[in-house]
Amino acid sequence: MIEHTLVLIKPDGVQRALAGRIIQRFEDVGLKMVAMRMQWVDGDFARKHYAEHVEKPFFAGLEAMITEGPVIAMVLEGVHAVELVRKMVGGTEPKSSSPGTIRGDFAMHSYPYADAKGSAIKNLIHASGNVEEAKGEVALWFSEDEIHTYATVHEKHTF
Ligand code: 3AN
Repeated sequence: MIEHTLVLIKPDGVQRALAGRIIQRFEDVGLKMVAMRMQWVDGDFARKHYAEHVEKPFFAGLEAMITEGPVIAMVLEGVHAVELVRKMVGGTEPKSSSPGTIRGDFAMHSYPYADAKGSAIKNLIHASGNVEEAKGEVALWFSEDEIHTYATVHEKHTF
């Protein structure tokens, strides 16, 4: 039940200086950061990360968005971490993401707006969609020796 999940603060989140507030939410719930790096991805890497979307009509905009500046990539560890982080991130379209979620609280784009601009929807953050996807994404972004093992106060005092 203790899982690893990949989170990216995408270029829009980094450029809006929201990294600290986003990371704070994950730390507040008790998730443990076990890997982190700032990385400016190129088109080749974007196609690996978004392999399932390469054929989609919005892929050109998606590639432009994810390569326009550095991202902050991290691996979070916790109880049902994949599902928990997705819940905290909220739905893909910020306009309809629930208040209280990261996308619902900090972003406002809609699908029609993104389509009209010919861009990907700007929703600040990527999080692995399921446990299987998380395994593949963590391995794509981080080598095993970049993923750290240490004890937090939660492990010492909460469990
Ligand atoms: P999520 O990030 O919520 O898992 P995915 O994996 O379906 O969503 O889509 C990956 C990214 O592609 C989204 N975060 C968003 O930036 C962009 N995207 C997805 N669907 C669309 C769409 N219909 N129009 C524009 N951009 C989209």
